[in-house]
Amino acid sequence: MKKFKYSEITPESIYKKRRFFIKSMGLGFGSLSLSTLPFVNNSIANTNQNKVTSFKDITTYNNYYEFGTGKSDPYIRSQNFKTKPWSIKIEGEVEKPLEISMEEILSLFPSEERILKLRCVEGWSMIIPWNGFSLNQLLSKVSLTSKAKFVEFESIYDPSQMSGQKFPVLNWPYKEGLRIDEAMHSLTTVVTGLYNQKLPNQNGAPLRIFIPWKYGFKSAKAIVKIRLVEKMPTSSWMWASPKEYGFYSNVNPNVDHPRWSQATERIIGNDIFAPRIKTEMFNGYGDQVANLYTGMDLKKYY
Ligand SMILES: Nc1nc2c(c(=O)[nH]1)N[C@H]1C(S)=C(S)[C@@H](COP(=O)(O)O)O[C@H]1N2
Ligand SMILES: [Mo]
Repeated sequence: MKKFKYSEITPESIYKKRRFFIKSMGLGFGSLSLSTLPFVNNSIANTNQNKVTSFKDITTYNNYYEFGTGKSDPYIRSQNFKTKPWSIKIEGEVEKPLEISMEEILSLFPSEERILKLRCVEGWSMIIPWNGFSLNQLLSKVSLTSKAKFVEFESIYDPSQMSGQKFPVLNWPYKEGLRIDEAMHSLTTVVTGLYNQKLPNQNGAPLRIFIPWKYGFKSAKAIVKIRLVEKMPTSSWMWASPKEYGFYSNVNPNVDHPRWSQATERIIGNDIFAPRIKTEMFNGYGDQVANLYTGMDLKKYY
């Protein structure tokens, strides 16, 4: 299969429409060819990775340290996690601070299917049929002040329900952040479900963020607060190990983690003999996001 960019083969108008079309197709997943799908990293269609990751793999192989550090801990330990009632506060550098319930969010912002690739900093990846909407839709409700330069996401803190929070593995609550232009990019997704079902607890129910061109840890789960701030926030991972985890954390095969290479990745769900695939700059979403970083030294701002 020839490698191409969607932006090269489709007129701009069709391209824009296609980006959000998948829901109406009503397809079953598991065997879809990615070559026809928007959002998805095209290079993957050229490799042995031509399938959306199975529901089972997406929901049983997780990172969610609030429930433990093992890959199956979140699936095993999160099933009784209470996601109702739930509301999210949006505060800080905004004209109209907001507390909004999950019900309101679901009725105000219809979710669509967005098939996006997750690349974990540990060197594995999945292709996940998320349901969600762009974060910029939610942020349009609060009127940002001119000082709103960054966004900070805060996950829930509740050690009575999350046994992992009884240990100082990270400085709870889990915090992540984006620069405001990254947060406003339409690929930055508020996730409310996957496989057209409500979001499983282990994947961050009832609501998490997903940023496909950044390493998975940027995509915080079970968010209770979104704070607009003037200064670059310190994320939990920066705080834990600043040399290993920078603020930007864009997927970049040319900038290795201090303890391992980031040049290739393992596709979850493939058999153990399947070769690793090459990791792509910005996880394959460079067409859409590279312009956010024009002139920036991405080795320095890792
Ligand atoms: N609150 C919280 N969010 C989190 C994490 C976490 O430990 N706690 N792990 C991150 C990491 S390292 C990854 S790779 C993704 C995994 O998302 P998934 O389990 O839905 O695939 O969630 C991210 N979000
Ligand atoms: Mo990760």
